[in-house]
Amino acid sequence: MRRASAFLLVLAGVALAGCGGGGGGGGSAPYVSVQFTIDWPARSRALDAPTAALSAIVTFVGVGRGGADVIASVDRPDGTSSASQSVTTTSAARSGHAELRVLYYAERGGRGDVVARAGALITIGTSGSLYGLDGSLLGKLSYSSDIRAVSVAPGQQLLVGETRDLLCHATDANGTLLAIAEGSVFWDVVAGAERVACTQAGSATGVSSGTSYITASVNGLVSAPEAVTVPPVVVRIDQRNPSVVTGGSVALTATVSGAVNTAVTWSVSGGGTILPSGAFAAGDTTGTFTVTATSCVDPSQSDSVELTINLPSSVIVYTNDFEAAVGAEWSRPRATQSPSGRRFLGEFADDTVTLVLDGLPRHSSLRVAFDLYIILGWDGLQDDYQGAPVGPDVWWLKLAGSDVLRTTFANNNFAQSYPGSYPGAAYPRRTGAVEVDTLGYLFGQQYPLDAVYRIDLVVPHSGQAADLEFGAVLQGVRDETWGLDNLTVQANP
Ligand SMILES: [Ca+2]
Ligand SMILES: [Ca+2]
Repeated sequence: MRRASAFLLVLAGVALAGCGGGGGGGGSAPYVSVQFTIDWPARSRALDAPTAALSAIVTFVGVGRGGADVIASVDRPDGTSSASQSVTTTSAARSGHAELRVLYYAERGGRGDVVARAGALITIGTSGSLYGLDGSLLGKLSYSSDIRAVSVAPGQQLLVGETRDLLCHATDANGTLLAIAEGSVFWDVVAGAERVACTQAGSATGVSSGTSYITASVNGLVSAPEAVTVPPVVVRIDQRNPSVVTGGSVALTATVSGAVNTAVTWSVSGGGTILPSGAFAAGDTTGTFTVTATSCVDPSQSDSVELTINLPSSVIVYTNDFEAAVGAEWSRPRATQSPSGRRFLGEFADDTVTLVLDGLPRHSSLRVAFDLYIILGWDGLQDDYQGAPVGPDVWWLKLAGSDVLRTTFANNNFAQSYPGSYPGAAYPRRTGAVEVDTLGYLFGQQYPLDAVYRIDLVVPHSGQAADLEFGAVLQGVRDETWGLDNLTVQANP
């Protein structure tokens, strides 16, 4: 049977002076508790008749705080006689336009079969009263009147992949809303079935973007075709100008609207790899590359951004002037003060001292710069003096076990290798020194004898850890020492 049966549902309230309700649902519209009255008819023994209903779930769609539905669950009073019941929603609804859906259930608490339903686009007034869209107070929902008109609610939308019941309403000759027995409405897609799939019972699913036209019929009365739209799927990468350094990574995300399934597939034109999660890992190639996110549900929709891979800038990874306590990064954390008052790492003689660095950023070379203090009677390239062995006095710096610098220094009046290498080069003593006799060391407690060299070297290196070994082999009399000050290690891209 397609006969529409209904309850007497009176949607009442205090009439507002003047206008018929609130505005258009803007963000500043007040939130109000909605008031209405349900009239329950006398119950009969007729199975599946609407009078079998023991409860109603009244939903105001999406107008609660945060876009939640405002829902009232109403049980009819005990007994079989008719009753009138005033209801006020416990949560507030945003005044303005709203979609009203009423479902009647066979059991209390909104349980059991749905036996009837009603729906309409309405306006919630600022006092909480309900109005039709034309501004008139919403009248009765009658079950006894004859259906004169059926219409599908305008403006209904479905996301791609979204399924929900479409909304229609039936009215009598007075325009009164009629609650319709479950199963009495028949739905039909008259155009655009490839965009919206709809069962005869009105359960519709968005298939692809576009507009379809749908009718509803009750008791042989057919509504005008009404547009039901599926908005376009739109993909947008959230990061508009992402950049990353070589070897680095950046997390990219994409927002998909118009579809329930918001998954995307990621691709990149080059310069790195991108995981399904959007995590992009840069390679060693600098430049600008195109990253694309493509909708999984609609592969014709995608978004692309230009991603720039830059060289990282140089980073100072270690610096120490040895004025404070020396840390365990040094194998021999010994600091000394020169007679002139400078604190430095040392003194060392026929020794090595190693600096261990870890957790270095990605780099292709290390710049190692420091002051080398050459103290007292260094003999440079000289083997012996008056028959006694005195040198050569060799000093070195190794990185990862390989020589970076191996040379000799002389404060005494002999040749030295520096600024060249040992063996091979020969220069006058103190060549390249930035200071001489400034540290306060005295030879024979009488003659100043020291020199400071500013050593500044760039060494190819990569890897997270580095060990720098500073050392010397000093022959002959033990009247010569050395030390380090103002040391900086910089990682270069
Ligand atoms: Ca110092
Ligand atoms: Ca010597």
